[in-house]
Amino acid sequence: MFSKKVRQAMNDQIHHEIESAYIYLSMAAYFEAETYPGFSQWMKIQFEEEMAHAFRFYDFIHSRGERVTLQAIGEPQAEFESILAVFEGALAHEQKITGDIHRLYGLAMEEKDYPSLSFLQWFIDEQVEEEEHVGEVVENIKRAGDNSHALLMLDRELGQRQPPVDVEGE
Ligand code: OFO
Repeated sequence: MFSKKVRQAMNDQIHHEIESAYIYLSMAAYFEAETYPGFSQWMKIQFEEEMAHAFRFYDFIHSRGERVTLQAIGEPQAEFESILAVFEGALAHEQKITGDIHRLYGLAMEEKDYPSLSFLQWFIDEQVEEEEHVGEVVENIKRAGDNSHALLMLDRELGQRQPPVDVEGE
């Protein structure tokens, strides 16, 4: 049976995922304006992944015979102090989302909602990857420091990031 508490928390998680997408799109726009097309591209793909995460929850709730109700999305931060500040913000955000997913998993355990536990396992693994990838970028930006050549190389490298293979956000 689909626990009501889990369903409500998943409905909230759709909001968190779309909010994440919005935050990353705002970061992409910042990089666009700062003429870092590669960093911007990386953030736009992050936006797509977050929307795909939201759709996973959306589809799951509906597949269990319940309906989603959407919530208002706040205005995201538009200005940042530096490239590093943007990616550190992204890492802190991912750590917060990991906490959300873990709480959701804990709730599904308490409620003995086994289909939800199975569904959420993908997100547990995904968050490990998310934190790892953003963490790597943070470290590389720290290493580049004020070296504009190194930052341009990094911009070029991150611009190679490809969109998710399917709408499920791999
Ligand atoms: Fe949906 O993983 Fe990032 O926020």
